Amino acid sequence: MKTVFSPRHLGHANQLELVAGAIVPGFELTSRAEYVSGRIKTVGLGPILPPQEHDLTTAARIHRQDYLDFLPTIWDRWTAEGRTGTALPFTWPTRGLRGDVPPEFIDGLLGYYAFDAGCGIVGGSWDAIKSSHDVALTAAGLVQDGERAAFALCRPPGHHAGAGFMGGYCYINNAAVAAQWFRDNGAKRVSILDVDYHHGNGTQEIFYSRADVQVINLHADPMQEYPYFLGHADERGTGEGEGYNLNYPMRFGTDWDRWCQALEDACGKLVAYNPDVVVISLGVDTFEKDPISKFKLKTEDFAKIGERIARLNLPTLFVMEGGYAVAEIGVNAVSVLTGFEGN
Ligand code: SS9
Ligand code: ZN
Repeated sequence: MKTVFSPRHLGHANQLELVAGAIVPGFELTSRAEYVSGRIKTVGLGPILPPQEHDLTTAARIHRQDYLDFLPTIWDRWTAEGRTGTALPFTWPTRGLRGDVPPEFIDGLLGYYAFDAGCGIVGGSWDAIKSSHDVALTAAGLVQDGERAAFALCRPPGHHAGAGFMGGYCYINNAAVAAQWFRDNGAKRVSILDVDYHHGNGTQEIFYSRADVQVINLHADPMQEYPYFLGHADERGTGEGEGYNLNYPMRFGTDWDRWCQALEDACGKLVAYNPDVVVISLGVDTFEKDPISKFKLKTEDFAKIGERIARLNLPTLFVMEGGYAVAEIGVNAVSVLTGFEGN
């Protein structure tokens, strides 16, 4: 399997986040992607290719233009105020406040365009965000050109980013952009299967009223876990999209036996939809030793995920999302891919 990867992710570094009442070094570390690329070389998964530059035309079909225009300006607006460190919001337009008017000042804009304090911006962030987007589209092109599967080693991840907002370490929704690109290049139906521990709220929001992209999420119950405000089982899509969004929330402590039942059910729904291509939002933060998660999957389980996805017998794009047990992320993520290939 070919991987697409860019060293430009390294610019998105040392960003701080708000965790348990303290501003701390982020969990979404540069070393995550380095461990994954290292493991790809160790096991000889296949060539690692650089991305081709893509403009934001496809991204603009799923993201708001004003949001895409804002993202590259954040760091300059922040430093123009004499600030250093990490650009982060501290106030949000919740119920009772107006969420329809973007303010002028950077602190207001950050709150307007973010839904949490886990999406810090530093000097190299935009270039990394853009390269991650390019990685997803380049890997999608490989699948379009006939590869059975390809791996977009994206960093930063994307599945929490919605049409007009960032959050949860995510800025541009790489998997959603890839799905849109497949639609615009001949695919009639695309399925997105999100196996990250956290609900892919951004992906759900983007496609919620559409029947041409099926979105299936397996994740921690939002009653217990981030992102808290989306991901319940009764969210099934709206209008034309009704029935094309499927959520499988699971409780803290979920292990492989329980998790793979949800995967099995999800695969049945996916096959019934009969997509032309499947995009996997590949998070491995379901791992038992993940520092911010509470599921119990073991390293050997990740190969079984890949084996099950392979049995869908569809062109498949894997897009890297979460996974924060840094030392094990390479083994776990690449196990999905080698499991897919039957090794
Ligand atoms: C951890 C706070 C959670 C967001 C997590 C985003 C995961 C993206 N105590 N912060 S896959
Ligand atoms: Zn996650």
